[in-house]
Amino acid sequence: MSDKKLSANEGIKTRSNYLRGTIAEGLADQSTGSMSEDDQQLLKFHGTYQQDDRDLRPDRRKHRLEKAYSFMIRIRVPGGVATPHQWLEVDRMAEQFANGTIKLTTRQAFQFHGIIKSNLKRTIKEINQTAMDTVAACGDVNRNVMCNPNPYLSSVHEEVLKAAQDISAHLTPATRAYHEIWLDGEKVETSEKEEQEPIYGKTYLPRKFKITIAVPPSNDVDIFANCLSFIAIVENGKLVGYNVAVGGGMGSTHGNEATYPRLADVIGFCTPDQIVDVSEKVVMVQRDYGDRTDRKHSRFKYTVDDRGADWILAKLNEYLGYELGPVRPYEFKDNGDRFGWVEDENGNFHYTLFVEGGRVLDTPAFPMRTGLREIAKIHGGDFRLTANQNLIIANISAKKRSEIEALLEKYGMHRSHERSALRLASIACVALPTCALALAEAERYLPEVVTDLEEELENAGLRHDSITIRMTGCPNGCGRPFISEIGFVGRGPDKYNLYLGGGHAGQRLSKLYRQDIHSNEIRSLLSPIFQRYAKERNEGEHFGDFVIRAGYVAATIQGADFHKNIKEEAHHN
Ligand code: SRM
Ligand code: SF4
Repeated sequence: MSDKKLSANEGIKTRSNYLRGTIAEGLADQSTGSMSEDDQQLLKFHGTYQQDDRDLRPDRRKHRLEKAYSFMIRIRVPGGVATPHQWLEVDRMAEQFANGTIKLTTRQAFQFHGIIKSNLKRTIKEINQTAMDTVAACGDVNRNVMCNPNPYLSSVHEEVLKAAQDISAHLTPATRAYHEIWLDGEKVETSEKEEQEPIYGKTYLPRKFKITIAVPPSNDVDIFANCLSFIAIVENGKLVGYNVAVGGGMGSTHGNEATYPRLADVIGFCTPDQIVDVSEKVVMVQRDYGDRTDRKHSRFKYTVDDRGADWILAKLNEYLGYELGPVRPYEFKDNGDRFGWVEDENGNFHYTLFVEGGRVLDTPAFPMRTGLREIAKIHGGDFRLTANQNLIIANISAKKRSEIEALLEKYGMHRSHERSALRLASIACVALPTCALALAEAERYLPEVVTDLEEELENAGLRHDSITIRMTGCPNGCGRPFISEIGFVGRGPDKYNLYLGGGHAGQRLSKLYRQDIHSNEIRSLLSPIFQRYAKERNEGEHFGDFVIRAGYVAATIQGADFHKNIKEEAHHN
């Protein structure tokens, strides 16, 4: 056991009485729009973050006003599937309590921004009335469990979705605090005996924990970026089990080489009936062995790196009381979405809609939110949020298809899948103005960058070639930029690091190509590479593979190599 001091958050959790802290009192205090520092940390476990509008900071400062505080709320949607009724309610609340937009996140969840403190409790309560919740959407616990949302192999999807929902329910914190604070649940006078967290314990996990399930050949949920993943193994059309992968993650800090993105290791195989147990036991291994002294070293990926994947497997087998089987063969082809119409094996139709930056809103030219509301009013199937921030209008019966098509057309959404392949493969994190950690723009800026690059790709004859491009406002990596073929990561206002060489299926990390570039350099840096790619690529060669073969960057083999300039080493060999 390390004798290093525990991180401050460990003290906050210990003192919180199972996540209560003084949140209830803070909400009642209307003299300020903010909450106490400790409660801000605890609020995350309840699915909400205190933020302020960073665009307004200079003006508020000038007028000596408190920052423009408001709250972001994240709604869990295990497996990304929501009913039309839930969609309509989310749409209503976005208008009534938030800033009129709905953010579809990179983990298949909904986010609201701009909720003022006096509306926070009411909004969370109303979310729960729609059979959704926000508990454990953030915080040092297991987060929204993702699963492949794409509708091919619909019977397998059904099973996989059920598994994601079961894992999510099983790993939801047991504390009654959420009910007490937000849902006016009866107050439980807690003593050690009465209230327990059987899986997490009193101090929960050392850090956030993320689980996902993929169905090859699609890696659309980016399993290699997650703490724990399951890769569905389908034989003769039947789900026979899952490969188990551990230790992925994206977050890093500029200038701190001890932090790095890391790809998950595939360590074994479990049967469908073991998936919840395996999830629980991996969480427990991290609970017991994760680093609670340094939050920059407390993600599960560092536990896996420090101890080794073999050690993790042995410990997991010990906790399980049985052994995982050997890894089964699998192959991923890409990590993007399949846009447009798809018919499944049951004769139902699904339309995948491109949602730029995951932001559903109305503009005079493009009233997307209104269009989706009108669709939700008549839709008999479901909505599926994808991990690429897009939306599938799913399970449309053959009879209903023409009605939905008419609405898609009326609101200008019917040709969303005809955008350039680059735009369709783009992801941008929220960044400014709400994210407190943003160093540069992302969601508000990437569309412009793509427009510029589209011209260059058009000139090179590459309009229909899918190249993954992702931008984040900082190296926390919320848009998973370190596994995209082109990644921009904010360093400061209008200053980005450019990474190249991620795997087209999210199976390889990228490498730094240029540091601190400005917006006016992006086009001229990438244009010659596009030209060469168009002329010199091998048959079927993806952009991320080409830039490595052509010597622009060296391949990053594993997280610990991320900061190494392997390019130089490769050239010397
Ligand atoms: Fe994230 C923190 C937004 C997916 C890694 N993330 C944040 C916060 C809450 C900023 C904060 O702590 O104050 C951002 C809120 C911005 C805002 O205004 O809404 C934020 N993260 C997001 C979302 C909304 C990005 C998006 O545009 O879709 C995604 C919400 C997912 C969800 O529904 O649960 C989101 N975040 C991710 C992912 C991608 C993923 O999980 O597949 C990652 C990288 C994977 C990983 O976890 O390693 C990610 N977010 C982080 C980190 C870095 C963690 C680390 O290991 O160091 C932070 C900062 C932290 O935890 O200290 C962070
Ligand atoms: Fe904020 Fe950074 Fe995450 Fe973007 S990557 S949402 S800037 S924390």
